Amino acid sequence: MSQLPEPLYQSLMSLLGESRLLTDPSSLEHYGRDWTRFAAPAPSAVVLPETVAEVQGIVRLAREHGTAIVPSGGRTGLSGGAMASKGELVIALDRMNSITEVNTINRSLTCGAGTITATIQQAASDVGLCYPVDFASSGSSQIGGNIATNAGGIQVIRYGMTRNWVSGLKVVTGTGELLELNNGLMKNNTGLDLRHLMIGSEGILGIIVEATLQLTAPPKDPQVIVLGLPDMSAIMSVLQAFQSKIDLLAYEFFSELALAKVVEHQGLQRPFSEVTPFYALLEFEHAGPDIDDHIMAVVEHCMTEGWVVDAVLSQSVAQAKGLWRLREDISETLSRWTPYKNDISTTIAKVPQFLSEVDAIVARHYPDLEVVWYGHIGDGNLHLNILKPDDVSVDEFQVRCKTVSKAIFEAIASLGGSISAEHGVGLLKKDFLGYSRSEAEVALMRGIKALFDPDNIMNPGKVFDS
Ligand code: 2HG
Ligand code: ZN
Repeated sequence: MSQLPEPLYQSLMSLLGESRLLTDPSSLEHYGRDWTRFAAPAPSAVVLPETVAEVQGIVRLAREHGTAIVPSGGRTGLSGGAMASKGELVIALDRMNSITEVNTINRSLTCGAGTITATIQQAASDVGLCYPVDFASSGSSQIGGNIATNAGGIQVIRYGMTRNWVSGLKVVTGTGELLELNNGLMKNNTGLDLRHLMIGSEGILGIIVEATLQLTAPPKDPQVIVLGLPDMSAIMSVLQAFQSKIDLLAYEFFSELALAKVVEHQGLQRPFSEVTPFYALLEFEHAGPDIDDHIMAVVEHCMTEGWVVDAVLSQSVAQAKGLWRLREDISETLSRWTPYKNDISTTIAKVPQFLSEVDAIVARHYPDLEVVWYGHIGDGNLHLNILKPDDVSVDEFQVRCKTVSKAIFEAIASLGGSISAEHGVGLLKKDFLGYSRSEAEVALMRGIKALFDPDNIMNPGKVFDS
């Protein structure tokens, strides 16, 4: 039986009908959580609107009854932004998933917020273009969630974050009002750009219902090289050596522990027989006949300097995909250990200092735990996952890791870095927001939320407490 106020339940039933107002336990569990596994899902109901007008109607009804809303996309988030554990009403955008326009003159695509990221990538590719924001969860994440979290991913060094690709947004605010922001324009200097306020807002200002995305030419025949590195300091030396010669599409790294777990649990081959403490994965375009010679010259230089121990260069699209799996399968592989996730960043120039400070803290506080290093280090973003030992409870593990997070976040704050580079704040990072944002900034954020959502029904308790 739904815990929604009865009049709200009846109104939603007449708006949507039985098949689009779900209250059965398995739907509540399914739609009530994201890939974060630290709180039990407990929404009061799930609604599946099919039109913008229905979303507006649902928001107005929820507001009338003072019922909190959690917007829900593909729920692949890792900070609990889409968790509904306090009897909220989940608005799942799954059915608003049509691509309404692919415009090759504008090089743009317009679609419902529930469209799967990979479907957008495919539609762009079908007309010879590319939507270049990509990550391991693109097969199930939805564009509305990508925009609400300003998703990053594996090619940020070349293409930037989701923000760079959004040229239009339709958003329903906490009052049920529909805002049409920027209309796909390339140029529009008419005051404050509310579109950019919505990007990365994690559902606390409104619900994204439609997006217009810019597309670009696809990269030419991307190739992948995986390098074995002897130590942490080699990671940035190798990046510099390559970037001085070619424009990279991606520069990722992972530790031997990450590789060992992925190889074992995904049944993959090691890139080469040599075992090294760290590995770098680089992607670049096959931009001309000399590129292989160029690459091999840089590899040789890195080997002479002692920064690279072994290397493998993809010879086919299939081999490039296989090498990418060594990096992209890490997060899913680690999920069985209920890892405590750090998603932290500094400017690229500060990464060497950042890595050595984090390394010292980790060695001091976690001598007995498995710590997995990986991330998009070419853009300054490290994913540090601490694995939970089987004999420690989730709660105890969380408390211990949070204490260590404070030490890590202090180091990050003193470097001017971020405590959440790409996964957002959600529930998991809100206690630490002050390490990255000033009190004045958070006060302004609260004020802005109150303007868009005067009754605090939009994803309350996420990002900050009201
Ligand atoms: C990745 O880069 C994702 O693989 C997930 O952002 C990172 O699970 C993580 O910590
Ligand atoms: Zn990532």
